[in-house]
Amino acid sequence: MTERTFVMLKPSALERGLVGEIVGRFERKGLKLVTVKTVAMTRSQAEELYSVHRGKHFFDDLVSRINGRKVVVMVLEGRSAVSVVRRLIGATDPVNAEPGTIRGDLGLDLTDNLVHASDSEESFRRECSIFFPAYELG
Ligand code: FUP
Repeated sequence: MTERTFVMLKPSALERGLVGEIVGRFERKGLKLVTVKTVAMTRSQAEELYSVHRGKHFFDDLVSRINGRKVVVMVLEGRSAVSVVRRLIGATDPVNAEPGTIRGDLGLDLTDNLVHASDSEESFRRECSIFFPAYELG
């Protein structure tokens, strides 16, 4: 089934010049870029993006490490896009992410694990609406 998913490239992906490498992997897999932009993350956007983790021991660190920094946000479309992108990015902790995945190949830090992607249709709708007004989604 054709689906959409939301992806955010974390600040280190921009700072390390890995945007093309990561987006290229999504495109080569066959996913289509619906929309993409760079934004300077606000605290309220970061807190909303990670709202399911509020109260956990790593929440403050997670928010403060992206607050005020540039990220790339995008919407990708394709067959089973939510699960396909999750498999391409790999396990949350890059130590455990399989070689061949984005986190497995390109990073080592847990909190700064290069990329965020929606884990369900419901989180896609919520996360997408934080950064994109409906008119930008075609
Ligand atoms: P994922 O969906 O793979 O990004 O993973 P989670 O939703 O479980 O985690 C969200 C973010 O919290 C990730 F960027 C990793 C970070 N995190 C920590 O920093 N410490 C932890 O103990 C667990 C997750």
